[in-house]
Amino acid sequence: MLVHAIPASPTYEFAADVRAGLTKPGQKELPSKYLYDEVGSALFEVISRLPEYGLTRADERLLRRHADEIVDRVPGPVAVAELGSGSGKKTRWVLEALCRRQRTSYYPVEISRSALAMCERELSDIDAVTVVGFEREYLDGLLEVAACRKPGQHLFVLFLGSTIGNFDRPAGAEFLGEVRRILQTGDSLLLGADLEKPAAQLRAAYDDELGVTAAFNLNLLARANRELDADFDLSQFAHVATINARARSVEMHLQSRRRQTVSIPVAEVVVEFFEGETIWTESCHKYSAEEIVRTARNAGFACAAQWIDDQWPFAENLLIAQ
Ligand code: AVJ
Repeated sequence: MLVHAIPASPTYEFAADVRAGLTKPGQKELPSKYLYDEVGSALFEVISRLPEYGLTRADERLLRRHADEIVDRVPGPVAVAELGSGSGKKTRWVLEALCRRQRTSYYPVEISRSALAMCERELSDIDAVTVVGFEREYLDGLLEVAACRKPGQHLFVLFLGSTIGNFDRPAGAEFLGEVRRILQTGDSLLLGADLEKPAAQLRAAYDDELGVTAAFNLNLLARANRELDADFDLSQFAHVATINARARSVEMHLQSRRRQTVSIPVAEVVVEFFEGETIWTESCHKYSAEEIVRTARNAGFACAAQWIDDQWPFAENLLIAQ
């Protein structure tokens, strides 16, 4: 795979974000994108196989079952861009369906180099596909992909796995608008979004029995220790997943078990924690099926079709740029 690899998050960017997030007055925070280093990406792969966490399997089931129908409704010929490819496993179904119709260029856009590598290993055996990876932030990468489009070629953008849920609602709507502005009329976006479900089911999904999600969350501190020479004592922080009923989201936090001081030399900062204080590390917003259609419409897309899983409420939405 050809990779346009100007690293999107070199150490100094991580250091700057850690410093900003941990010195913020009020709620401390760390951006969720830093969960996905090599260890974090591997832990997420394990999460997606846990019985309690049905999200990824629902996404994959929908793509496997409906790939032909999806592809039939995509105006073509197309080049495929994927925002946050992850392992690329579920993308296979869409690419294989497309390849029955045309040779396909596939451009995964990922800030995680290890995820890009995984995705290339996973998909390089499909004959009629050319993979060119972009190690970039989503919108930067999409702009570059759009610049590569050939005359008469549409873009088919994949934004799967409910990554949209990591934005709060206004930011998610804004992001869809930004994507729309990069696209041309008739281009399409396949958006996978996790739907609202009972609190108990969400709690189990984000605080699993085995502790894999806890390890995934704590790895953020371990990563700061590795890359920023920080001295977080991981045994003194607890993984907490809470339901925010008003925001209709699950929030992940790391809670300080006692009063403590942590120094992070590469970020040039020393941080104090009081007992019980938390670092907010991720929010996972849940949508209703109608809300996705409405939000997409406001961003300049028409929803051509929606597929909902019968085992785990999750929606695949095919959106066409108007
Ligand atoms: C990859 C963003 C979809 O929101 O469920 C899984 C990340 N965090 N367990 C999600 C995640 C904790 C996941 N997404």
